[in-house]
Amino acid sequence: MQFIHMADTHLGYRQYGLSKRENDFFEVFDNIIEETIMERPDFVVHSGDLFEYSRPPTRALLTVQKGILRLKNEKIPIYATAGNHDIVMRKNALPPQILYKDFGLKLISPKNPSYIEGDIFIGGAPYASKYNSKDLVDRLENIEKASQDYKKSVLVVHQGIDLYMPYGYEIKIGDIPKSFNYCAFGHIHERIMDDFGEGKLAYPGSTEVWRSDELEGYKKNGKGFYLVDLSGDQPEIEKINIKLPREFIKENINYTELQEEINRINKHIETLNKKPILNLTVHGGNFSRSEVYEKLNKAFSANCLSIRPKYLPDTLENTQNLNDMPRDALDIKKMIRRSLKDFKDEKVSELATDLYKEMSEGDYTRATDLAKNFYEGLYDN
Ligand SMILES: [Mn+2]
Repeated sequence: MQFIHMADTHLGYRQYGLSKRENDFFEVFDNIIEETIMERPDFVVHSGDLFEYSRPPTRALLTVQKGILRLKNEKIPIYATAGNHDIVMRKNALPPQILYKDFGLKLISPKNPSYIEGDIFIGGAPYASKYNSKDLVDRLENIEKASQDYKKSVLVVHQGIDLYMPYGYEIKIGDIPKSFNYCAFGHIHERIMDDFGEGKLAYPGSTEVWRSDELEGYKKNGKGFYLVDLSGDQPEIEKINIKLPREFIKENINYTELQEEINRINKHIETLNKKPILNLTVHGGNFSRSEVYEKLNKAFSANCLSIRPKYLPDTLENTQNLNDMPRDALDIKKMIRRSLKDFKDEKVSELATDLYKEMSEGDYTRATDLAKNFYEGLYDN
């Protein structure tokens, strides 16, 4: 008895506003479906963020339709729940996954929290924000109760857990029911595989580099999905990697060696069959940004899809040691709490801190979601 666990495919994401990057995400999804069919699993689980948005672009909708029809033709059922990206933030609203109901996709939702596949119980819940985590914990408890009569059970959820995501999590590890054989999580884009309760807990990770800080994880653990075998006492998890269509080059180069570094990188680019994304940080020396920008542009504009330079010349502001500042002055949480003390509600400063974090990382989608969730939470109560 085997199934495939995938998550965070983020179809419809147009990274850096580039349609070629949008296509990369589609290409990876097509390859995953191809690979899935070769593995011949009994079923597939998608743990949320199938799409980047709750109103996905038509190409994204079609890519999924094509994939799900292929699975249907091969008689491979697929179970899916909505993530924070593809959920609609209104009560009783339907996520885009529902479009594929007639193509055989089984949506795990508050209305249909569980299914039986063969003799396996599959249950779960869509993403819930931290402000609704109490409802989520109740929901999970009920699902655990419903699963008691089955020998094998799989939990499908899209949440961040405090243990793996100390900032911005929605649920604590202690609040997750322990009797499931396999907890199929989505949300964290790194790959995680852990013992948990009576079985395993796993995040298969995102299937493409959604943000450049995922590159290290990609180099170390690859990207793709999991093939899970439930036959034994403990599930066996096999990591299946999908090669990404395009390379990200992320490097720190020293200004004093700029020309040599440009030559070296260009040599590497010649070996690639798709134009890479170039993330370069130029540091050291007292240089002007515009001069370096000109050089990089001249060297790479023809053979890179996107050049994303950062400049750190040795100017006064950059060399000033941050550690010389009083520690307290840099404690953003404290500063926010202090300035919002009139609100008295801890949740307000918590929201402000979360917003600060996401926005300083440039993640405006997450920030918008946080704000929406927060007000949604207020209305619900
Ligand atoms: Mn995601």
